[in-house]
Amino acid sequence: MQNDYLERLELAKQVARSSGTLALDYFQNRDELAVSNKGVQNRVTEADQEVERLIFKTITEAFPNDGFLGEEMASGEPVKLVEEGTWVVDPIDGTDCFIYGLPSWCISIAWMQKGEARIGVVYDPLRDELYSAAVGHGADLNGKQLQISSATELSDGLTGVGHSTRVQPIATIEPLQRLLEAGGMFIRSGSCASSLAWVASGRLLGYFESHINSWDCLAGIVLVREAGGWVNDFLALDGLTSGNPIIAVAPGLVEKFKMVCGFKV
Ligand code: LIP
Repeated sequence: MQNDYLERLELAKQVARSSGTLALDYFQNRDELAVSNKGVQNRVTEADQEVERLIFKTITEAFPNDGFLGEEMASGEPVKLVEEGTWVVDPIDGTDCFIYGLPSWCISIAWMQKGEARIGVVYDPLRDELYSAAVGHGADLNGKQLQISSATELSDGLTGVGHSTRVQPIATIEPLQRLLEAGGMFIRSGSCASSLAWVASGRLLGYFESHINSWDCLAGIVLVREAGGWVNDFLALDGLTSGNPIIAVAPGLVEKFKMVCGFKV
């Protein structure tokens, strides 16, 4: 692996763990957590902001010339997108689950170069599960290679789904109906990044969401692709800053999953 990849992958794993420890402390003291609203069903907490500040500080000290795009922009610095290398970070993906004490949240850290997501790290502090991947170098969970599902039928397991007020209900209801009619079953964890890590590790057959932001999914996209799965071209058009639909699925289910999702990808 090239040095710039290796150094960044190792740093991403280290800072995922250190920021995960900070997040876990906030999670265990949720009754003191300051929460504010960014919109309908769209919350942010001081934990999101402080965890992002820790990640931003650690990464920019090590790689000062890299760009940084974080969900909360908690650093106060303007967004800096650099072709040769930009970090895309969600300090706590699954913020609502975090707030309400549910176990579906994680740290998501991706690094992209020349328009492609090349490193992905997703850390679940509650389960102490560190997923990591780099393009061309495979994907692992706590050092053990990931094994994506070999399923060929949607009835062979569970499908992750995401929904937010960024889209109309029908955008999710229609694919859900097609999934159920095909014998599939859905689960909404509330965290895109966690769900993509579960696709990469074979726990889910696939995941779809009709609109998602880059910081929620880029790390998970690298995990799924490096584990042998298929993901749509999420970064097409202005995916990095405006988001896009996402479809991520085990290799034996690509066409069936595309039919269920119905998204133009
Ligand atoms: C969440 C995503 C989830 C989506 C939620 C929210 P956050 O990210 O992971 O897939 O459905 O609306 O965007 O806001 O918890 O970082």
